[in-house]
Amino acid sequence: MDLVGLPQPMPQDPRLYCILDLGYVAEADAASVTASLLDGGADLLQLRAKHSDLDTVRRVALTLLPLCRAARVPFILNDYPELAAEIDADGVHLGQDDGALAPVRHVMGPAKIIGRSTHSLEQARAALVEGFDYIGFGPLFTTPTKPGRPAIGLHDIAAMERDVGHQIPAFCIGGIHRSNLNTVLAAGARRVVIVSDLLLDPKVATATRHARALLHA
Ligand code: 3NM
Repeated sequence: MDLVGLPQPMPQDPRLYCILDLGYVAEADAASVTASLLDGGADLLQLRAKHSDLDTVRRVALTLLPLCRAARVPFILNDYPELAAEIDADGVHLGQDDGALAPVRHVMGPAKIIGRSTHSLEQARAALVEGFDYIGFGPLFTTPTKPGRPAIGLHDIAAMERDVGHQIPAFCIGGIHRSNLNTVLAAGARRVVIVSDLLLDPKVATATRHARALLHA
């Protein structure tokens, strides 16, 4: 059976979560850069557009969704649960200030992937209890992609993996580069989100492939 075009569930063992962030990529390049992230081996793909109007988010999302479907990679929208449901995105990502899970689950339906940003061990445990499908955990390091957030460092990663990451996928995030990835892995991380290090590389697919190889080494 041809599964291309069908909604995608969370992969079995996702390691690399990539974000197409319109803060780094012009709308005109969104499709080609996304194709490179997928070609390089992204396990999940999020569209993040913190400074775009809703029409732009919808337009870009509708461009990226078929690329992700063809690659059988879940397409996750940052914020905008109603829009995510409208376009049949595979999931939505919520920050700490984006409210409770239950109403978003209601809007999205039971099969969709709903993730939460967490910034402490306590928040990570709470997201698991609430029923989120995955978490982000960070920022490990300060990062220009999310300015103004203090780094949480590496010391809680092992406890977070023990308490949360063995039950739902937990992606460390924030200032992770290929150059510090081995340090992050040595601290106990198994899954990561990498944004600017991949998007700012002139060869996005090659950079993504390199990150993926480090994660699977
Ligand atoms: N969320 P980069 S850190 C989108 O800690 C985002 O919740 C974070 O980008 C969090 O890989 C972050 O360029 C930015 O540092 C990640």
